[in-house]
Amino acid sequence: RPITVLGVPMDLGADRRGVDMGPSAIRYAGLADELESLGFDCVDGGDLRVPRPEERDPDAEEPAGGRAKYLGETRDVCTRLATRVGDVLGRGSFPLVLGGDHSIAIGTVGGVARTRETGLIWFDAHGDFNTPETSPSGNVHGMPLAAILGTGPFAASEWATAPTVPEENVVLVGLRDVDPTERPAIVDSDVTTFTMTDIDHRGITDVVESAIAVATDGVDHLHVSLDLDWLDPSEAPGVGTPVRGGVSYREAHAAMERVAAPEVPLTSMELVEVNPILDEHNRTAELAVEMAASALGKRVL
Ligand code: DIR
Ligand code: MN
Ligand code: MN
Ligand code: MN
Repeated sequence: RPITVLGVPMDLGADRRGVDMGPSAIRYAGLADELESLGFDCVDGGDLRVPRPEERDPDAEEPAGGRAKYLGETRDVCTRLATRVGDVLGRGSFPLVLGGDHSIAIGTVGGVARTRETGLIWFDAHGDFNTPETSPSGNVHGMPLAAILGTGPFAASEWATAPTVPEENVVLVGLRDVDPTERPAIVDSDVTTFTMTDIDHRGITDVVESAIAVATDGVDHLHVSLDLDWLDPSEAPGVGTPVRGGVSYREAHAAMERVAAPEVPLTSMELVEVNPILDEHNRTAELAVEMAASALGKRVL
């Protein structure tokens, strides 16, 4: 089973420097060896070239009525990433994309969606549903889901992603920090949401089972976008925007193990927002490797 790792050392979409080191940290944590030990034939496709923020003007492009820092650069990286992901899928390999901040999902999912119809599960503390108009920060890492779905101003823009993923096949899991300005768009959309409260009430296994059922309804492929801030900061301290009250270590493994069930058509995945500068001895990158391993079939026995 072939798998291709693509690193995207992107930090243009987030305020804090450091997520650009995510791909290195995850490789250092032993990703390739772990995948090989699971029986995958692991090829490393290297890192995409991402410009440094110091050499660019964040407001070179000013979207009407709002702000999206480094919009042009982000669009360029995502366009190249979409092509790379499309090539990997075309070769029959499984793309495993390492971020970088979550803005790269516009490229990853764009590349998947142009190749085939796919469902999408977004494991995240955040909604990532802002647009340049609603964003309190101007950071594109808070906007990728809106961009992928072509909501608001993204409908008209020349993003890497189009065709998009149908909202009916998109599920957010683990929400606990939603900006008041992005809330209406989430609620009005056909995206299915499971907040931390739902996980409290129903348990992680039941929630993830429902998420898989919704995401894969009528489609033969599933993409998992895993923002490490989905986990509680006590487990994943090395992320740009930690939010208390996330899933536990065991819940996270249980979710990924459910995703790996044989009837689930997981065919692409990304691990984003690992920030080694804020981490404790690379434990968040090690956790990212564990998450990938569980999602790809690792079992205790
Ligand atoms: C916030 C933070 N909603 C924003 N978003 C984050 O800036 O739009 N997403 N951290 O992962
Ligand atoms: Mn995110
Ligand atoms: Mn997040
Ligand atoms: Mn983020």
